[in-house]
Amino acid sequence: MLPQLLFASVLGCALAAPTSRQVSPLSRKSTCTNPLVRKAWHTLTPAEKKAYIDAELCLMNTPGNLGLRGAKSKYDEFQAVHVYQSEIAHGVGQFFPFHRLYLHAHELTLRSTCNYTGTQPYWDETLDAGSFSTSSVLADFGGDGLSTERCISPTASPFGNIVLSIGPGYRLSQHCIQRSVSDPSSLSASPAFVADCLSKETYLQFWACAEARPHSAGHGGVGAQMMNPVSSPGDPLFYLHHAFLDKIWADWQAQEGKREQRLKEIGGNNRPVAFNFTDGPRFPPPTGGEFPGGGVMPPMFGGPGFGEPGDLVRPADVPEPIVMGDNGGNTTTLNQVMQMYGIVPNQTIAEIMDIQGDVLCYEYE
Ligand SMILES: [Cu+2]
Repeated sequence: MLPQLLFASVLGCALAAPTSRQVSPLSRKSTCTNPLVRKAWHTLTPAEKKAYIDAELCLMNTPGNLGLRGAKSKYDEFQAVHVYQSEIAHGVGQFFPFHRLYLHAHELTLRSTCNYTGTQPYWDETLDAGSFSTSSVLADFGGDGLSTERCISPTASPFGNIVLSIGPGYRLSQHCIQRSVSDPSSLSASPAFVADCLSKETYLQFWACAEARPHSAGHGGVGAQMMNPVSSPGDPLFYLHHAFLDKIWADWQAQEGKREQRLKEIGGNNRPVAFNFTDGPRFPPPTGGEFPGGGVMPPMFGGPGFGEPGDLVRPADVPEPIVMGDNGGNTTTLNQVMQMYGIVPNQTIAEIMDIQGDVLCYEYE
């Protein structure tokens, strides 16, 4: 039996001052005239795939300089930011905005630090739902983990020799990239489940559906490292998975006749109400929502890459994450500030609602 942890809400802590700004995404003319085009991995040419993997390897081999806990490389710094923010980035209304900005930071850094001229690809998991084990995307990233340690192949994976310094969870340890692929867990990325989420009328309904279903599919389907809610960005597939989720949110926002409303629509609790590591984060049932089971993610489990239950308990040297810009309220608003610890400037949710605004400038193909 794993421990049940309640994350207390954090009010009035002096560690970080809120820097709330009032910005409406629709009140200005966007400066985005030439958006980057993000493509599905399976549609990339061999040269495009190689360029992305080479750029990620470059990030993994470039020393970090931000002083983030445990981070040796630029790649580790991304993982460190996720570790710092994991408590207030999942099972909360900023789940989609936080990961959108985080993905943008990753794409930007690949381009600025590693001379990458491509864009952040996504994994079209609707094509592989229920059969991750035979996915060509998984194969290109080194396939399933091997034997009991679940390390990916050192010879058959471009990332097989990478030694991570952060994880599992909050622990700092030197380890390989670990996977434990589960075809049944990947089923909830099916076209039917994604279409169901896209049919939701409100953000609260959409978010609960998409975080619990297609989101869980990618994490549970790849398993091990990817199953860890704190340290999952140690697996480079994390970025392709979350780009897939960001695309789903962008598709939902862009629906005909809804766009104007949905570029302003955010909400939900801004701190997790309860986090139960036995059966996953529980979101409050969305208002008027019909999400089956109240939005419960599939059971989590221990083991290689996932670590021990204690690895999910935030240690004293990781500061308690503060919700900034909410003026002490409990609800996620457009003024909430997403904290990036220097990988990119912090932004309010308002500023990244539109993927073709002043901060972001991309589209999905
Ligand atoms: Cu995350």
